[in-house]
Amino acid sequence: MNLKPSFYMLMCIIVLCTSVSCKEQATIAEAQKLTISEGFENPLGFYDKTPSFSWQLPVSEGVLSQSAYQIVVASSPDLLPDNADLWNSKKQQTAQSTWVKYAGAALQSRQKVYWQVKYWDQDHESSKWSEISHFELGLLSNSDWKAKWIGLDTKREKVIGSQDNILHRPQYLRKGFELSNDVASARLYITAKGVFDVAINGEDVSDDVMPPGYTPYKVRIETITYDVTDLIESGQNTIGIEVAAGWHSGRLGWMKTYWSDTETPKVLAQLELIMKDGSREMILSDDTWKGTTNGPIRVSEIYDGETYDANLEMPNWTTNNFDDKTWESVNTFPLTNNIRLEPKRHTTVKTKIELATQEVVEKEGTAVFDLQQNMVGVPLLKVPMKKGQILKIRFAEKLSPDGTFYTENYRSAQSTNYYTASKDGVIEWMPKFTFHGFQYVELSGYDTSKTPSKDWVTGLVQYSDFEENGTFTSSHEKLNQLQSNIVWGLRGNFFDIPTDCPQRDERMGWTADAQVFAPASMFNADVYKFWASWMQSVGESQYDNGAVPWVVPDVLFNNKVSAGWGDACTIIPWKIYLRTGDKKILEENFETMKGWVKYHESVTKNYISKMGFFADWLQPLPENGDNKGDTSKSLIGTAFFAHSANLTAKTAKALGKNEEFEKYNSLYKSVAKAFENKFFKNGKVKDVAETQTSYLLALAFGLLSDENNANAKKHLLEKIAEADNHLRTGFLGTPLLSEVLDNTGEIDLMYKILFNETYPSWFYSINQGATTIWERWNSYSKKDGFNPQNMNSLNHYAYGAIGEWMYERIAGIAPLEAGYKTIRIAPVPKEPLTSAAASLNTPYGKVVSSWKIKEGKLTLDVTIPPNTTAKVIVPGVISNFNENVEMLSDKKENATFLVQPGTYQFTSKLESYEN
Ligand code: RAM
Repeated sequence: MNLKPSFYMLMCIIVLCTSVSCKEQATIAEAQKLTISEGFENPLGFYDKTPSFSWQLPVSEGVLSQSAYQIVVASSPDLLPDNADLWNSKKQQTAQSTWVKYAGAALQSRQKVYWQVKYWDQDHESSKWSEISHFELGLLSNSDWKAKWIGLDTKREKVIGSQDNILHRPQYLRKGFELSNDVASARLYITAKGVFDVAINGEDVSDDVMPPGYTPYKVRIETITYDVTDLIESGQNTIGIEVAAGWHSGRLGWMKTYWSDTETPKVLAQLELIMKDGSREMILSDDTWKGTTNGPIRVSEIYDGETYDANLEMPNWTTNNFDDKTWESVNTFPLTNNIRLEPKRHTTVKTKIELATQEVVEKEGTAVFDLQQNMVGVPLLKVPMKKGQILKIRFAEKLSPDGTFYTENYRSAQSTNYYTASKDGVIEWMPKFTFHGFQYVELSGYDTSKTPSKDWVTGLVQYSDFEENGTFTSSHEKLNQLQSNIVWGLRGNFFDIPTDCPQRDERMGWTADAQVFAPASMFNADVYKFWASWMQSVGESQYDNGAVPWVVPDVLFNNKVSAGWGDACTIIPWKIYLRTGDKKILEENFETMKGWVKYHESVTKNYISKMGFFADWLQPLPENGDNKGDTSKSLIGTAFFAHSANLTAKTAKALGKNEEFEKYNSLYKSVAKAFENKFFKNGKVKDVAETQTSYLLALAFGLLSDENNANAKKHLLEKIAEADNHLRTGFLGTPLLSEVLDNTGEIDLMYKILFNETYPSWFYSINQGATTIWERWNSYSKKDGFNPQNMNSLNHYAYGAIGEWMYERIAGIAPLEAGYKTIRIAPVPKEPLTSAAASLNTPYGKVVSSWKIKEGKLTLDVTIPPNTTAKVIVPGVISNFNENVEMLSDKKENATFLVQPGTYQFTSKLESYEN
């Protein structure tokens, strides 16, 4: 009898559960990869008080897309999810899972913020709450700083460098302090006018390389936040900071300019402590600090290298057990408001990879270590020495054919380190405030009774601390080497800023190099924050008249511009937007874009540009013998004017600014028309040199009337045929080649050009032994040796721009919509390849496209992440496909499929491969 009601009750619960509450009771896996703003995971010292939130849906059966989300944000993890005191987004019915803007209570400097998210899938099933992520803001404004800049007068010693330049001896600054209470948490906020390394109680605070990095120092200096809670002891403590000139106070560029030749390197440090009893203390950089320049690093210069004397080591100087009575009191300098102090908005440089020596050759007391990979960073040395010996450490990217060091291409950069031994034995050392571009390390001055061995030298590869984000491989060894060279170009030239080259007396943020390589870099690495940060520097470096300088940060101070260079300010934000779907990059750069377009306009007459300058830089085989190539400067300037106006129009449209869209779009059309009238007749270049690049610019930027495009293409093909199907393009034309040939149906020709082995081509340098991308198509040849010009970097990423096409078309992964919400998988298999594969971490998760061909049968494997859809275009005649996909086309040839998240295989017959 008693059974009846309870059975009834149980049934009720089951019915209720399936109809209402169980739906809300999470049954599906939680969101993953929670990040904020440009992809930060749980950052400390964060810069953005209005961040955006992104997450990924799990790859799990049944989860296809998001129908709604809810974000909760709180000042303590204990308040989540139910008592979110900062923001509760409430349930939002939308598929948006990236870049959701924070809209809660105002956040402040130092604030700790915790957040989590849940989503509802396509069936309105709710996920579990994600794990809790967090971030902590840095010091957001100058008024947060109570500390003073401190430093010694390093000009007093009048140390002169290799180029008659002012050298500042590195400073060692220290302070002891006593705490009356135990510490609960401690943050060190720190920066330098120069570069620094900091230790507390004898322990390194971080493994950052040359922080805070390189920004337009007259406008903005980045600050770093470290959690040093574990380093602080009760009672007596010591903090010690080394500061060297770095970019801030060293000579820069071949013009030997300085950010300031009057200002000496300085440090700003604010240690904020919260004690266990809740009280607060601050240790500030101020006049109570002591300093010396008599430490072991005698000099350190970015280009010239570092000199270290172990006799001057000061054991324990960053601990309590050190007497600084012979040290001087530091000078103090107040903070000024004209230079903004802002938390670093991308990651610091770190040692990311260690390369072992592959070969050692010794000759008469000199040993040469070959890493067999051109790289950037410093060597870690473990070398036997005798007391008093001076180890000389030289670098080279390549050896001359006679085995000697090729250093002409370093130009005035001495790139040499010295180490003086204070006792007999094996020293262990690496330079701290300099970096080099090298494959070979030469040592002399070591203990010659010992035979040099490979473990004496390890290459520490240093670059901004981002992760690699994509992979590309194929059946072709040289194409794989090209991919490797592109990635090494990226590792070598993302040293806090995007550099043209990492080894000679430049290493500067050349704007064209950046704009041509940025898209390829976005495939290979997670560099959104890196680029967003540099774009801020671009905006800050723009002149009042809208001009964007040659290099950013603009240390040339020469008021000069170049078409195709300044256009980095329109091209990079737009390309980033396409890859990420984040409109913030457009919002942040819109004013800069407008200013630049205005500047373009100011140097035109009837829309025809007089801007000029580097033109199609380093075009091979120029008829005029000039580095600037044969293409008309006015044609180039006008083309980029139109292109930048067009990208500004597109940006306006994406931002919903319709009036501005109309304005810039009609400007684009007017410039295009003027361009065509001036430089073209029936699709053929007139009055100026007819070059591959002139046609590429016209076709890539959409500058000709529809009826003339076909003719222009015909003339382009003629120019390419005249060059025996080789490229004749420099920095500006090269990235457009693949785009134009692809869009005009000339993929066979693009393959031909890409797989060329003879000069000028990508494989030519590979055939000459390149392990990175070179500045020139013929920087070196086995037959003729080095290019005689000393502007001859062997690590210049610009021509690595082809990487974008390799991913998008050889492997076939491209966004159909900004941010890969819809994806196009459209590989173009061609001889000589029999397979190619790429994977890419998009904002929604990992996309894979991998194809191989055997006996005329193509197999294409595809992975599509949750919350996206893809159009897959399968080359050849489709023979087999997964039943879950929807065939959109009615023909079997090059059939298009609509594909939901998941992993699929397609097979087809490819006639071109049958023989
Ligand atoms: C060279 C740089 C750079 C290029 C400029 C015009 O010195 O290395 O690659 O953009 O010149």
